[in-house]
Amino acid sequence: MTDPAPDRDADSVVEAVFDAVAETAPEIRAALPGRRVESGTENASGESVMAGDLYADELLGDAITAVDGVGSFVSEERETAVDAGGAVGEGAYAVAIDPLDGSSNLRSNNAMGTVVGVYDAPLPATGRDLVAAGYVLYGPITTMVVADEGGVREEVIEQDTDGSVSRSVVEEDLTLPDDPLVYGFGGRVPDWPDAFTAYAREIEDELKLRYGGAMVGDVNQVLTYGGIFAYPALVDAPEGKLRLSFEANPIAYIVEAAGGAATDGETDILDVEPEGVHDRVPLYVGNEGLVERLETALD
Ligand code: AHM
Ligand code: MG
Repeated sequence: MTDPAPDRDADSVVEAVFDAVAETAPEIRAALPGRRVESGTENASGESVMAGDLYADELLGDAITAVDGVGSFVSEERETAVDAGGAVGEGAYAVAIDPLDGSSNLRSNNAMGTVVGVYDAPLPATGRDLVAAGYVLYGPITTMVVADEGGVREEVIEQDTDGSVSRSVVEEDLTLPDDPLVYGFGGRVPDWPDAFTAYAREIEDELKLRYGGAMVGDVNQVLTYGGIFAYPALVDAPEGKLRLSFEANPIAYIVEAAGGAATDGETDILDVEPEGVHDRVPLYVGNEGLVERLETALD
């Protein structure tokens, strides 16, 4: 941990945070083969934690709290925030991460990722306090999508034989395609409220199903092909499954910056007021027209 420079501007802190995330990505990836088992512990949301979750959390925690200008670090896998030194909102930033989103995919060797939000306010805060957000996708290629004031870009992360890590931009000004192609909805159909089931029946006649069980992978398909991803409110779990601070807010920020929309069913995700840092929220995110229809269907 280092003392923050109070006059450090958002851009340079954001850049340093995503450098730190990119630097750790190859190390996380390389460590996964031996960490496909449960760790035997539960996280703050009461979910079983995989060995890979713990490893990614520790590595990212060390790298992010060492960034000059990060005042606080919060993770889906940690009960409380880590004080990294410096007053958040007064020159220092709070970083929230889901270290390994979709880690239940470790067993079946399917895609997963890391989600990152950089907030200019102490957490919990609304998504309006985000100054940048991004995610790493551990697919056949390790990519990182970053959104900030300047827009959304996709980068490829590569490690050279000497161990050095590079970030290369492969797409600038990423925007959602106008003609949506894919959808992916989480949860079991019998657990969906009737109004959402009716909406899903319409959507499945129009779009192709692409659901992989990792929000990052599924949202990346929506960003690439256009469409809608949801982890909806469930009859017995009206808040759904995903966490506002670590998952929904960063994803909403990215998709909105790419010209799309994100809602909890009524309210723009970025306006949802959190009570605690581990709060859950229903998430419906994708092309504006599809999200608007969803809001009407749930009304
Ligand atoms: P995680 O962060 O503990 O991996 O949980 C979040 C994941 C999301 O990536 C994904 O959309 C959802 O859980 C899938 O849940 P399910 O396995 O119930 O379909
Ligand atoms: Mg997650």
